[in-house]
Amino acid sequence: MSQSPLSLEPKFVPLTSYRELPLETMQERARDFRESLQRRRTVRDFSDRPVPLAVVEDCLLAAGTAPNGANMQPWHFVVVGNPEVKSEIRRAAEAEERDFYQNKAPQEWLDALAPLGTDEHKPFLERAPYLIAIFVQRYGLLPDGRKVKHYYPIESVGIATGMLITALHEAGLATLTHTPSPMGFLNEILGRPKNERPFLLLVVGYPEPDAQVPDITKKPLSDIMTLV
Ligand code: IYR
Repeated sequence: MSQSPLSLEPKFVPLTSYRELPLETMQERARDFRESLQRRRTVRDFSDRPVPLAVVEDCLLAAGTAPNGANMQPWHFVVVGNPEVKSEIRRAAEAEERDFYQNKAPQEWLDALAPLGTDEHKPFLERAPYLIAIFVQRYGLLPDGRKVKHYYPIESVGIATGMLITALHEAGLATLTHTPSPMGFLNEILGRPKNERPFLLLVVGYPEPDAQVPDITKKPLSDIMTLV
């Protein structure tokens, strides 16, 4: 019988970190936070201004607090600041994107992307100070090579990624969720093991002072919420 890598006995400690807020403060903070997130825009015109690595590290620790399946924390974040590695990623991503835009994408998809003005040119992959390649660990690997099952890994990494984008925004940085498809080249370039699958490439930095964004809007509450 193989031994479980995890302790099976539950252990509980008092919840000391929770802070209840007075109702007024709660309402004010919810509104302020909403207003802040309503200022978040996905950016494609990145400046090459450097960003402190410590800020990115804090945001990754924030992302790492995400709720996730059986607390397996099935994520890995590769922070790429090295210009040569960024160039390699740009070259590989643009090759996939060229194939996507010129051959693979059905007309319906191209029509859906038209308002965003995207194409196969991805200069931001070299210009932005950091790329964060986010990997889903489909299963865990123990040092002796045994596999550990992961639960809801995609949902878990999706939640962590949302928290990362939010943390970076709150720190005053801009992001772009970039999904070159397929992204297998990221495993090769970044030397990640085969239990990890690229989830997305997050571009991080300051926007150019003259950055432009698509003129698009978000759905109103009446479209996204039903109260029963
Ligand atoms: N991966 C391509 C295409 C693309 C797809 C979606 I869905 C977008 O919201 C935006 C772009 C690209 O990055 O250009």
